[in-house]
Amino acid sequence: MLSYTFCVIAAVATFLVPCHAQDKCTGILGLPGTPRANELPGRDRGDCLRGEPGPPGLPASFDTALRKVLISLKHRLARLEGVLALNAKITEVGEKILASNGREVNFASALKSCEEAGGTLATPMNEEENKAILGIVKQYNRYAYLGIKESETAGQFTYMNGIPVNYTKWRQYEPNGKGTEKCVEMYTDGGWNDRKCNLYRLTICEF
Ligand code: MAN
Ligand code: CA
Repeated sequence: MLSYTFCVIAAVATFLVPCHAQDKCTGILGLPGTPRANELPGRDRGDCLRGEPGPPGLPASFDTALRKVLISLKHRLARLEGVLALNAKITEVGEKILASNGREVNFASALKSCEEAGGTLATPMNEEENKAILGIVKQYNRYAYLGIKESETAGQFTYMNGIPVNYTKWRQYEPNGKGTEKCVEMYTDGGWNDRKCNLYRLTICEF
């Protein structure tokens, strides 16, 4: 009990000294106050054991100040989205936001720039999304690479996470590359063609 008490006091007092008596040493109390605090375990500290969870905080719905901040953030975001959409910088479709940097690059570079921006290559999962991407293809009048690749099995196309596509918009006679055209481009009519990955195609990302 004494060494436990010492450990807790030492931990709280210094926040630096590691505790070695793991059997009797426990991390400091978890942080109180956030709405999900009762799901958060107490914080580890050094080589101490995990502390007890902190006391639960107020639900966010009870916290007037937090609610005001959320409302104002939502309003601010809605206005920013409005400005960007008005200027045709973004297209919103369902939960997705689509945007292009106007650049034509190979598949790997297009994917990289989308990922560096926190998104991925535009990947139509249904007719509505395909039309939204088509809107950008038409805006730039350039073919675009999609976030779809051919797997090791010729003729099987997958999303970037390897899951097989469950919506397609192949043009007539496509895909015809039989393993030699491992990327997919969207034409200006919205149809898809399997195509080599080293061409210069419009970068369209989704976020
Ligand atoms: C034609 C079609 C396409 C194919 C390209 C390759 O347009 O056969 O399917 O991808 O040629 O250049
Ligand atoms: Ca093809």
